[in-house]
Amino acid sequence: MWKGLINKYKNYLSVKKDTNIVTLNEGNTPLIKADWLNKEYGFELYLKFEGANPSGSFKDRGMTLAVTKALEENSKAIICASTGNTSASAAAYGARSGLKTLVVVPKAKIAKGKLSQALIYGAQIIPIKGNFDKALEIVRKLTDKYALTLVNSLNPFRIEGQKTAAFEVADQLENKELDILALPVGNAGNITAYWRGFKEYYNKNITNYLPKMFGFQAARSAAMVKGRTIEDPETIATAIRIGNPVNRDKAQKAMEESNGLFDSVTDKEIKEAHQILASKEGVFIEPASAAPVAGLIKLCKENKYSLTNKKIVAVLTGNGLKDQEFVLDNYSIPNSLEGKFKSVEEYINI
Ligand code: AN7
Repeated sequence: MWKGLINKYKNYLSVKKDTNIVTLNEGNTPLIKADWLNKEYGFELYLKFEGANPSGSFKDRGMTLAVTKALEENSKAIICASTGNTSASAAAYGARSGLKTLVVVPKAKIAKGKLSQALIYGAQIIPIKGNFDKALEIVRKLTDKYALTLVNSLNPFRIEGQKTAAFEVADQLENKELDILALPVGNAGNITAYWRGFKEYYNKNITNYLPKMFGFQAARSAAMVKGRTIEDPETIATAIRIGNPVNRDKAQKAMEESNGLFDSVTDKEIKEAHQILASKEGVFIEPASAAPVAGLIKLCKENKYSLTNKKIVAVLTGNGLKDQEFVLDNYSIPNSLEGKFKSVEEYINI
């Protein structure tokens, strides 16, 4: 039986034998071959569907370890700033552990699904007028002053937990050599975590390859691409609406060491990839998670980087059900018919 990623990868994580593990049996998410995209673009792409985690995003990987450690260290409360998914995950693991959970979120720019999660898991929600970067600044000051455990990716256990995603990808690919790992970049924790995981497997001779790390950002929130803080980040992909990535140095190193790249994609490109993934591959993700696929398509179209026959994994970080407004605002549902056989028969016009 799958008992969560700490149990599975405990030899790679510093957890004591008698530690009480806070888990929702996260991890073990599907790796899905992207048949339609592969035919269209000539690469060999696999989709790591992190939306299948218990709270619907990859954040659960870091949260199981961060909350386990918070409990071990006798913390009384956890706190985070969030564009949505971290707050949902913190609230879930907070609920399970019995720790009080506080989440500071940008009121106007958080998907309703994520807010609903924080609400029903019972976190104290602190909405602010301002963006994620502002929220994180406030939360960091609070954790300096009060005995609260920060569970943003500045907490080292977050990255440690998230590195298990690289182990899983390598395990699922069995003996296939991965060329490229593509993922969306916001606060730049996940790219840092994947690189660490791949390096650990390589150094322990479990794998004999190191993939290039390709990080994709939304064009108007592309701090890593531009090499500077973005004061007023914008994008429809609210999860990665971040202008001042706290893990920028580690992420830059991951990109350089792996011989990878950072690139940006427009909201239009994100929207197109989001639709392709759902309508051609059957994989429904939130907009931010479409960024890496949008990026790969862009590289193919620009013809600047050959991806032909390359083995690629795109990390689809969050579930589509979290951001239903995005779909309902952009696509229309047909008007209702009379609830009669004849009306429906005429309408479908077989
Ligand atoms: C779906 O929840 O930062 O580069 O506060 O929710 O590791 O920050 C979310 C980030 C990508 C970016 N995809 O990952 C938060 C938050 C989704 C996300 C990212 C996020 P990082």
